[in-house]
Amino acid sequence: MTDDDTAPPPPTKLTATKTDWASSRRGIAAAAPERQRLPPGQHLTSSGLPILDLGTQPNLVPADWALSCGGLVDAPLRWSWADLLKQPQITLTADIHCVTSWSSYDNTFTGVPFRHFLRQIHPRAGATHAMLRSFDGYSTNLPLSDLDRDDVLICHQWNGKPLPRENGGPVRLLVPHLYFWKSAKWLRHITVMDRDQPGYWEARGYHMRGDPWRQERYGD
Ligand SMILES: Nc1nc2c(c(=O)[nH]1)N[C@H]1C(S)=C(S)[C@@H](COP(=O)(O)O)O[C@H]1N2
Ligand SMILES: [Mo]
Repeated sequence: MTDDDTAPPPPTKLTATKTDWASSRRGIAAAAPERQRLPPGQHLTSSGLPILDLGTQPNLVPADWALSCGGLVDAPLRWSWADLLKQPQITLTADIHCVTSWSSYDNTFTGVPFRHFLRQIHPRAGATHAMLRSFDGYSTNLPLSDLDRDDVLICHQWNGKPLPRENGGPVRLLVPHLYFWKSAKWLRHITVMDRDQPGYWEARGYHMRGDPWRQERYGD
């Protein structure tokens, strides 16, 4: 088995419902006239981070976890848990916005800035996008420009504690400026590409980029 051939599991009730929402474009609201803290069409949840997944939650102890990277890079790498902890770490607080319409304020995350990771792998000329793949068969695509930001983390702590298994522990991505489906849990492999390609939700009617302020919920 190679690092990028994990097929997603069959549909569940939740994934089938969310696929239907994309077809009916559920939850598109009128754009707010000026920027507020809550993006248009969102409501504040009081329950921390509601758990969303494909119906399976990989059970990985840190010793089983590793992140590999390939594709259009000059320096493919593989980080074990110990390697990850040796990298520079930052802690930040962010608001989270899920396309199913909940938002959650003031979540604190600790991890390695993605910018640092990008500097290690040396993307080649012409590299524009990345595909993130997870231990549950999930995938999601992002432009490199959305990853090359100070607030994007390869993250292993939430609110000062080890990231719980159900939230993607031991290690997930955090991309707080886009809808939360871009923040791949149980992160496993990153492929750098010279074009955009849809991941799991993007192939099921969701937007290729997912900016909550522009309500980029669904594809065309
Ligand atoms: N590996 C993986 N990552 C994933 C998902 C998933 O099903 N598998 N779901 C995404 C979606 S739709 C959301 S809203 C968030 C949910 O993260 P949480 O369960 O920590 O709230 O994870 C995202 N990352
Ligand atoms: Mo989501």
